Amino acid sequence: MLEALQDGFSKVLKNLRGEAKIRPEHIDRALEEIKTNLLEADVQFQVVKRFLENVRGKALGSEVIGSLTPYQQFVYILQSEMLNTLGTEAEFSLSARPPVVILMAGLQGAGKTTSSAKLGIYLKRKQKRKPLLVSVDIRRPAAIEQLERLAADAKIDYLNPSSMDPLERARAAINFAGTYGLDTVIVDTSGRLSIDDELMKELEDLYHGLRPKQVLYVADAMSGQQGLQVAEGFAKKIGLTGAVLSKSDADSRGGVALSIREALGVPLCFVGIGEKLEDFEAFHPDRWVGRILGMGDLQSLVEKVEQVTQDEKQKGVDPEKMAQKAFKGGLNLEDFQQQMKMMSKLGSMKSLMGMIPGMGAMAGKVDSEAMEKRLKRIDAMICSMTPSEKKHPDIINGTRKRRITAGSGTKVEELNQFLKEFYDMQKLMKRFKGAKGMPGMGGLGRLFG
Ligand SMILES: Nc1nc2c(ncn2[C@@H]2O[C@H](COP(=O)(O)OP(=O)(O)OP(=O)(O)O)[C@@H](O)[C@H]2O)c(=O)[nH]1
Ligand SMILES: [Mg+2]
Repeated sequence: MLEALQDGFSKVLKNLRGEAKIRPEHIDRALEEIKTNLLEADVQFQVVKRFLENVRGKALGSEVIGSLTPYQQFVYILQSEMLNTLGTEAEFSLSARPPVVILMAGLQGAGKTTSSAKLGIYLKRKQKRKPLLVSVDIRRPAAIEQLERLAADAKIDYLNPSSMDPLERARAAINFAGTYGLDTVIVDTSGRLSIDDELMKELEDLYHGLRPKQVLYVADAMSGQQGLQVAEGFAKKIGLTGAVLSKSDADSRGGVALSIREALGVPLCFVGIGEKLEDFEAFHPDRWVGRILGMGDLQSLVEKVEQVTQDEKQKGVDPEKMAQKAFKGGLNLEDFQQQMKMMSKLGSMKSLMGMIPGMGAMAGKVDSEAMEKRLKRIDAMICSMTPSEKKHPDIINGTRKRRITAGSGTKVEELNQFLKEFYDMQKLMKRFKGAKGMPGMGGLGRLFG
């Protein structure tokens, strides 16, 4: 997401950078452009107004910070005001006597069920908690099975109590968690197209009956301001503690993220950044502001790489050793396939690119679906190879090519192209020998160059 804001701010800042001296009229012009940019990104009007007033006040004030140039100072003010708007990093606390209850609320289709499973994975991995998922959505016929399927994919414990009463189902899950030593119960609720009395009553009953430690409002990034207006009604009726922004990958405007705190009075805690269950992260306002102002978000990327590296090491694969092997040009197709698997665990191409400095604006333009499709076909080709072909790709002759492509439903030209790229990559990696690369990712980037 954020492409619109990134583009807008990069234009404003580029103009300012060119000025020898920054005068009040330059600031006014910049603020005018920022205003248009924010409104186009669907940020709430009150938020925009307050933001601009604060930036103007500080920018025209005579306060000089250390040795910053006027331009740097302006960027600094933008950054700190944006942080004020987003709020400081929210502590997502679950410290209470277990089992701790998290209630997921939101409109129909907002992403509650998906986010419940994603949150389960997050808590298990990052906070070493033992979550239990339960659905109290007895309205939509397939809702319970949907969560069950996601829980199985996510390898998170799941309970389907026999009762068909929402409150009773949740209570059964809490009892179960207590008995089996699971410390967190994530309750996925049903959604509606708009707030109606029945939905609110159901949520209020759950809220009072379960006394959840966290009540997360799942907001759909694509629903824009309209979605947030409805959410304000939620916030008034039940005590929300935080928000999850789903589908941020599908939204290029970013306005909802900047408006949540003002509209709901609660901080944004988590962001859904793709359809995969791993595409979910804690919200770090400072990193987001870095992305909007074009400084990239290396930190998130580094953390993701670390996570995957750790997972692979547990399985006996050492990504660093593999990278060293790659630099020697000794990577075979078996290693390559393993690298591809690791990459896909990092999340979608699009979400990865948004985190690389300077590539954020590009992420929206690259056809990441086509990339992922191609990787799948390459994977299929390698799967159709014999172990010795994988180890020594140079033995792959015409007859073997026909067998491999027939077996994987691909074309000989495709295989030729891939093998050529693979050899090019090997050569390149040899040349880069000694340069520090990202562990385990050595060379894959060549495929998309
Ligand atoms: N791209 C993308 N899609 C998402 C994300 N989160 C959820 N979705 C998709 O949004 C759709 C709706 O998600 P659900 O989790 O079923 O939404 P819900 O709020 O539980 O829906 P109801 O139970 O019907 O109210 C699904 O197709 C999800 O795959 C996200 O972060 N990114
Ligand atoms: Mg649901």
